[in-house]
Amino acid sequence: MQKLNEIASQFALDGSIESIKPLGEGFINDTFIVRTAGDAPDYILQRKNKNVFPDVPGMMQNIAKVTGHIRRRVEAEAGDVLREVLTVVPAKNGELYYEDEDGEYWAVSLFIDGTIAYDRADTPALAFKGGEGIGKFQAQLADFREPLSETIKGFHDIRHRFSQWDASVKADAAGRVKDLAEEICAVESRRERMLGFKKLVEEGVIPPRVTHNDTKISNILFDKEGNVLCVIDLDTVMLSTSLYDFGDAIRSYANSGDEDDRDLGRVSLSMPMFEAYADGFLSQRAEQLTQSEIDNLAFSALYITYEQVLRFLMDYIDGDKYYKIKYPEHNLVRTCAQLRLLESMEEQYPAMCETVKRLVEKYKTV
Ligand code: GN1
Ligand code: MG
Repeated sequence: MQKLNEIASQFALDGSIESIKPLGEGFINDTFIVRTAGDAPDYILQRKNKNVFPDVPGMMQNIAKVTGHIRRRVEAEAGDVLREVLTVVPAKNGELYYEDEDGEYWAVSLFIDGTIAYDRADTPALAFKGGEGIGKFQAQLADFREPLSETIKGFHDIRHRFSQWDASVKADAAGRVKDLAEEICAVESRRERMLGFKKLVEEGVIPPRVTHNDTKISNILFDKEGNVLCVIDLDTVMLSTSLYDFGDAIRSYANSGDEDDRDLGRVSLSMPMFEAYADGFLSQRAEQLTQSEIDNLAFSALYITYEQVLRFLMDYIDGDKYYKIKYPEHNLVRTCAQLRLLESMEEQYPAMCETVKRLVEKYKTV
């Protein structure tokens, strides 16, 4: 606590610190809420995971540029700049982060109060709002032209993931490969199909866009009316594709079970939730997306869910080096739950494509 206090005081905070407590369930960073006395704002303090993010200064530059851009848009529309976009609070030395004596990186942003964050979406109405929010976020960044650094190399690049995967399976660092024949086969049997999608990105058929890249529902703040107020966790904002944000959101909003459900009977793709999210997203994006993006929108959910199967299983094979885990086989449980979700998407893929087509027609004729 004393140490956290010292770290927080390195930042340009208003008001005196009253308490610092852990917040949320992030798999990567350590997050704390800093409460201050009186009317002064509260803050979010994060220790950025430097094993995951090799260039924290570059990442913080990205976040500052992107939030600056959105802030100008919100201002132009007379919105509330303190609530509708994340505000990065610099350190007293002028940097966007503070590096402590152990070489750990810390960053602070303004805490936005009176908001709701969800771990799961329970109603189609909430999924619609989430889709609308991410669609709007992408629209706000559509004219963003500044260079951004690649915070995690090849983040949604399945070709890059396969090179990591091949090395992990070969190294078998935790001696677990012998028990994973079925799961490894599930990854291998879909390799070519996934590379086929990636090729469309590599050839520019699916265009590059500045996107969030981690759009699971818990990374979105809703207001009390259920509208998306602000998109948070901007660590992975990069030049990427619009489809990855859509696919990752479907992976989380439209799963009828939990990401790490032990009861696979609960896990499936909910078509009403898929439709509602797609409806909200396309209400903001249908006019701007290219035909190739629309044609591949439904598949992006399969692609990102597959990537997540691979990433969880790879971390299990590596001996749990990347994601925080709560029990020893957590990454394997996550793998199986995401694989079940992927299978359910595969079964319903024709219906997903039909739904996208119908919704696009609705918004293009309006
Ligand atoms: C991680 O940091 P968090 O918990 O929002 C991960 C995402 C995964 C997600 C799985 C930088 O997100 O890519 O999809 O876990 N973030 C990073 O829930 O690897
Ligand atoms: Mg994240």
